[in-house]
Amino acid sequence: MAAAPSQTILFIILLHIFYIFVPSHQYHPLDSLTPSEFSQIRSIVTKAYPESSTHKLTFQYVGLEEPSKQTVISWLKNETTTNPPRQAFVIARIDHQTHELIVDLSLQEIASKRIYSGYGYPMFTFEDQENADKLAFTYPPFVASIRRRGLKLEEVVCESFSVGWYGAEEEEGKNKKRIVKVMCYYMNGTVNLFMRPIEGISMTVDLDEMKIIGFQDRVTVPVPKADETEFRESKIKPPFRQSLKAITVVQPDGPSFTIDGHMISFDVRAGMIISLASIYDLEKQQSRRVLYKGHVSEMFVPYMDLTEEWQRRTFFDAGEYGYGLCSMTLEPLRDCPPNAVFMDAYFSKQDGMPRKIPKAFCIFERYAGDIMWRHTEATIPGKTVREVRQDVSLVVRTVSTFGNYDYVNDWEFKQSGSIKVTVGLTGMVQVRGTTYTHKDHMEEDVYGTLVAENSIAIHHDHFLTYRLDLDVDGDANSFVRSKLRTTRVNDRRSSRKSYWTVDSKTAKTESDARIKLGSEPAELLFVNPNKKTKMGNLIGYRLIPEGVTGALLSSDDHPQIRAAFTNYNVWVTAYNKSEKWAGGLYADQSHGDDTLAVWSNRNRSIENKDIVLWYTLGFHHVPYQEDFPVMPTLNGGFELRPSNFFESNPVLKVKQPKEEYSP
Ligand SMILES: *[C@@H]1O[C@H](CO)[C@@H](O)[C@H](O)[C@H]1NC(C)=O
Ligand SMILES: *[C@@H]1O[C@H](CO)[C@@H](O)[C@H](O)[C@H]1NC(C)=O
Ligand SMILES: *[C@@H]1O[C@H](CO)[C@@H](O)[C@H](O)[C@H]1NC(C)=O
Ligand SMILES: *[C@@H]1O[C@H](CO)[C@@H](O)[C@H](O)[C@H]1NC(C)=O
Ligand SMILES: [Cu+2]
Repeated sequence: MAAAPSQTILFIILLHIFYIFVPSHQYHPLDSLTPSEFSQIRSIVTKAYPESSTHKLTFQYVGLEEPSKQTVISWLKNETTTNPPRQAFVIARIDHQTHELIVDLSLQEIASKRIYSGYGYPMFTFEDQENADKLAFTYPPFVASIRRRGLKLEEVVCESFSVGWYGAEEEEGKNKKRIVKVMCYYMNGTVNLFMRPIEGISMTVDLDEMKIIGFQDRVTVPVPKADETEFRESKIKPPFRQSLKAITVVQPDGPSFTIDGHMISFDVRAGMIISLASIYDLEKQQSRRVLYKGHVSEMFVPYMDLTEEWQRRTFFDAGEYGYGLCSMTLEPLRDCPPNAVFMDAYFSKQDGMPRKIPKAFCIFERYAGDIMWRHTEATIPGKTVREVRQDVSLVVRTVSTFGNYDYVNDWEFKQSGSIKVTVGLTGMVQVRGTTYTHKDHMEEDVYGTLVAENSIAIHHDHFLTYRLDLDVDGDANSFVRSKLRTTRVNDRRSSRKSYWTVDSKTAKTESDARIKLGSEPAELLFVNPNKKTKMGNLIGYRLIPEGVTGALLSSDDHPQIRAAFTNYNVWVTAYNKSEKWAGGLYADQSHGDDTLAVWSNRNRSIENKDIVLWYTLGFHHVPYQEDFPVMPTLNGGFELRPSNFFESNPVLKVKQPKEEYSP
């Protein structure tokens, strides 16, 4: 996409998305796989591994096997050269084993294959979860438990929960199985099933056999009432708040960006991927690369409830459930403003066939009434000078819904060169059913907040780890950490006793670049040590965290061993194409032996190299009653901002939109 209607909009975001009409020789090397490519992959793989009653084949992950960075960059420099081979990475389960396949679409063959025998399992498919959830309904002990509680089976809905890993003792006998726990909810008069858990019943399902292998009905707890859980406007009881007067965004001449086919890429695990974000430099008359690739790498959501059915709720949502798999269709005018453009996304079903997520992305120009820069010069006698520029930016949005929670993901590109990433948390908090109906009756630790009668919303965290492969004006970069230090003034001639100075240090190896933020002020820069501004400063971009949250679990707790990538807010690693998933390629039941923390321990040299920034933003979520029955959006994020990247303010020469539009 070229967001360059005029020279004033600086961002050229080469975002890549599937584009059905692109003939195969014209694809961009970073384009998502197309539906026809998914079908080809399926036929190549099923030919090599024919299914039969004894050979079960499931596609757990199918995504682009991207060409090397050198290949893509030389292709970008000369698009007339032939395209690099088009390849896909496939993770399949075949006869209870995890197979990794590279499928070459140009040669129509399997280019490489390997059986993975380490710890952990691939992502769940929708079918894994749907089929597991269905098993309960024909399982007599479950049916009996539901009847005994006086509940109607047809109003019950079940969900699959990953089980994590809780220590070596569990591996005794090496009886490893790909399992989930299934737990259920009751509707009967509401669609807000997450507010109506049926506590005490859990089933263990073997996903490869698709069989219930364990069942427990431990305690009976009242199912919280349906009253007041409704969130549909059509069903909520009055009185309502008075509606606001009509409000909208108008671009009378249409949007200022154009979409020429390649936009954002989509991956079933990462969700939205931003590639090759570059900025047009008016002074240099060229576009300069900032971000080779950026996306969510993993999300860790541990709950703090020690109740038997809750202890294991320590989710790795991207690696287990798929940030892309959980991408939802956006609602025009509500999820995105009226000036938004929508795009679809595709992923492979368990049988290898493509499935579409209509309107998975929206792209729009945002003007929220904010000021990009301004000044009133009121000091000149007898004269007032006032200049103001509106802050208009470009936003790409997706929403991922993991069962109860909805995450609104925005990548915002500002004309100033800033890239702002925001995640908004909304949807339902997870509640545990309880006998309590008032806080005054509670004696023990209930692990959360009583948000309604019989409903405790459980304490938990959300940690989102982003992989940010910055290439600031070229791929050889360094990471510079500057501390601001209070310096004592001992010179008696000075009227001051203290001031602060900037103490900059370039990280030599990975161990120099692990940072827990929040304890002291710091400037965190990615610089290109080979390029300077005319003033002699290194060309750079800096990370501006917006609120910082660190891990609170102890480092010997198994969930934290698996999520050791949240031990620091910032890590910088040497670029390695296969180090993408901070929690490991196989996050389900992982043992923490393939995390960002392990890679960083190699202590590679990171100075003047192709390096990758990892940033973890987090929320410690203590629920409040306002989070019931649906939570108002809570935002967090960070900004990547040019820092000695331009010679001067890059938006000085931004003109006001053509005509000021005033209704
Ligand atoms: C681009 O590649 C083509 C084919 O390899 C070659 O003929 C052409 O000279 C190249 N152009 C440039 C500018 O390098
Ligand atoms: C189910 O809904 C019906 C109708 O609202 C109500 O009478 C009944 O008590 C509900 N049952 C349970 C178990 O909540
Ligand atoms: C790249 O990363 C993978 C996974 O961590 C590792 O096995 C491999 O050795 C790394 N390659 C290099 C060149 O460091
Ligand atoms: C990483 O390497 C540097 C340079 O070789 C060394 O000084 C440092 O102690 C190493 N750190 C760790 C944790 O091994
Ligand atoms: Cu939360």
